[in-house]
Amino acid sequence: MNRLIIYGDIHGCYNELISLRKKINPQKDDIEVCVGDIITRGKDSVKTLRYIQEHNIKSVLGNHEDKIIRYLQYEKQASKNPIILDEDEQNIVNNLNSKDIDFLMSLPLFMKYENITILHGGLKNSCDLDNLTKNEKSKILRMRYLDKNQNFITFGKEDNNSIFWADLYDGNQGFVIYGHQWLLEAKIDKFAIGIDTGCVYGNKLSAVVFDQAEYKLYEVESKVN
Ligand SMILES: [Mn+2]
Repeated sequence: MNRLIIYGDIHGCYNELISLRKKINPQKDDIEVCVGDIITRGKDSVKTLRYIQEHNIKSVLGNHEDKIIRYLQYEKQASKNPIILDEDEQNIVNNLNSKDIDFLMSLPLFMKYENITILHGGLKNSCDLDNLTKNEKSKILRMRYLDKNQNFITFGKEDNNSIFWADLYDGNQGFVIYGHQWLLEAKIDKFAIGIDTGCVYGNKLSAVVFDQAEYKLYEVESKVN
């Protein structure tokens, strides 16, 4: 039986991805998926992106890929580009070939494997993934905290009453594997697991591996210091 292997936010941490894959030892029939944010911040963004494509690893869209794509789309228009890239992002854009760009543009907002849903940020209980509004699409990439009425809270505006989305999630869109919010340890809830463990910030790179109904977490220490 094939396994479903899902990697947390890699952010250009190529060496750690190699170590993590060595530990998991993917077989020909296994399916490998990233939760997005493959690129930016780390030292080997483009190298990681090429490796993912060469090894037939899939990914959903992360907010960092989304920013690059939106930048590239504006570049095609004559008007001034409203997206401002930092030096790292500019360097990535300069090094992308047309195949990389096609790959980035092809990333879906979410993927489903039976009862498992993979997405970058999070969702509200009222979300129907097969029927998303434009606003909901944008939030799926960026969601962290909600207020008590389940309204989205902008990054940095959280307070003591804010609730992390996964703590409210009732499972109606499947068992969700997500990244985006980095934590020291994978966050395991009843209907969701967060696997961004902040590799690019010096913590570790995590993956969750489903084998039939069982799952197991794998991790490698970050080499970033
Ligand atoms: Mn993110």
